[in-house]
Amino acid sequence: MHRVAISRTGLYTPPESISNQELVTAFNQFAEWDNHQHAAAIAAGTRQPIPPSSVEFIEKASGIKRRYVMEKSGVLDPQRMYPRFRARPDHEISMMAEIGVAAAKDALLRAGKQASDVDGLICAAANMQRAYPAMAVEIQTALGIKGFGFDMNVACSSATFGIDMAVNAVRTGAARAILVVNPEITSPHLAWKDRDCHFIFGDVCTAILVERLDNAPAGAFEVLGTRLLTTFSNNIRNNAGFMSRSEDRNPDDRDQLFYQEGRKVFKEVCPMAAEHIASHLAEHALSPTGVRRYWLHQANLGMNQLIARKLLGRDATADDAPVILDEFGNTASAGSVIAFHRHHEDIAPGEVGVICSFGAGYSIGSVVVRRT
Ligand code: CO8
Repeated sequence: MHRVAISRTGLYTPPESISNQELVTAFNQFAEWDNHQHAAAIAAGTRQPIPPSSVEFIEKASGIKRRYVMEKSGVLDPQRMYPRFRARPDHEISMMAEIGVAAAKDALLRAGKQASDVDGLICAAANMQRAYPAMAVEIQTALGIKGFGFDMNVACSSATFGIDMAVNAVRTGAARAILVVNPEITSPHLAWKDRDCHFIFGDVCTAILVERLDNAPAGAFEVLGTRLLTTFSNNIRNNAGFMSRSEDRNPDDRDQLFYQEGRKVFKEVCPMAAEHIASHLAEHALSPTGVRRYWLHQANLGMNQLIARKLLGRDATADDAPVILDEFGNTASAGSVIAFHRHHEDIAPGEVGVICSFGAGYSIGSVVVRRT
C-alpha cells in the first residue's frame, strides 16, 4: 500500500459574474411582467402573484454576494431567465470538457506534472452535460492522459467522493496518479424564476491531483483518511433525466430543475456533518479543536458557522473555516475544493485540515489531510 497525497489543485473561473443587485433587478422585472400577464387570475384569487426578491434577504439568508456563470445575458433576460448556450457540433470539445481541461491543466502546472504522470481521470460533478460518452473520457483524451476515465455524480459531495475513489486507486497501486475534475455548470439546472433559490448557484470547475506521496511535490497534503456517508432524502432533488421524454415532461416543469426544502436541509444536514467530521477525526485520534483549518462545503454561510461552532465550541473565524461562497455562490461539489485551493498556502508542515462536503442525497464526504 502506498501513502497518498493531494499534490495540487486547479481552478477555472467562468468569464462572467452576476451581482445580487443585477440578479434581483432581472427577477423583479420578470415577476412584474408575469404578474401583469396573469392580472385577471390574480384579481380573481385563482393565482398568487410572484413576490419580489431582495438583495438584503439573499445576503442575510445565504451570505452570497455574487456568482460566476458561463453566460449571463440569458439569465438576466426577464423573458428567458436561463443561460444562452450555443449547441456545439460533435467535433468540437463540449463545454464541460473544455472547463475540465482548463482546471486540470492548472492543477498539473502547479504540481509540475505532465499528462504522462497520470493514469486516470474521474469527472465528478452534480450534473453531466450528456449521458455518454463519459465526460471524463473526453477530458482525459483532450489532456493526453493514457489510461481510463469515468464519470460519477453524488451531487454536492461528488468531489470528496471522487477523491476517495482516487485515493483508493493510488493507495492500492492501481494508478500512480488520478485527476479528479469537477466541472460544475449549475446555471442550466437552476430555476432562476423561483425566488426561493434563484440566488444560490454559480458555475466553476476545480481539479485535484491525487498521487503517491513519494511522487508528490513539496508542500503536498498527505491524505490521512477519507470517509463517506449517504442517506436518502427528498429534500434536494432534480427529476430531469432520460425518462423525462417518455413521461411527456416539459423541460420547464418545476421538478425538472433543482428544487429543495432549504430550511429542512439546513436543520438536518448541519448536525449530521458536524457529527461525521468529529467521528472521522476520532478514528485518527484527532480532536476537532486540533484541526488547523476546515475547508467546508460552500452552500450557506450560516450552515458553515453552525457546523464549525459545533466542532470548535466557539464561533469560527475566517482563518478556521474560510468562506468563498460570497464570491462564487454555491458551486455544488467544487465549493470545498475552491476553499482549499484559495486558502492552503499558510498551513505549516505537520498541521492537519479537513475538506468536507455535504448536500443532496443526503451525502457527506470528508478528507483529513496533513501538510508535508
Ligand atoms: N427575497 C426575499 N424574500 C425571500 C426570498 C427572496 N429571494 N426567498 C425567500 N424569501 C422569503 C420566503 O418566502 C419566506 O417568507 P415567509 O417567512 O413570509 O414565508 C422568508 O423569506 C424565509 O424563507 P426561507 O425559510 O426559505 O429562508 P431561509 O432562511 O431558510 O433561507 C436558504 C433559504 C438560503 C435556501 C437556506 O434555507 C439554505 O441555504 N438552506 C441550505 C440549503 C442547502 O444547503 N442546499 C444544498 C443544495 S445544493 C446540493 O446539494 C446539490 C445540488 C446540485 C446542483 C444543482 C444545480 C442547480
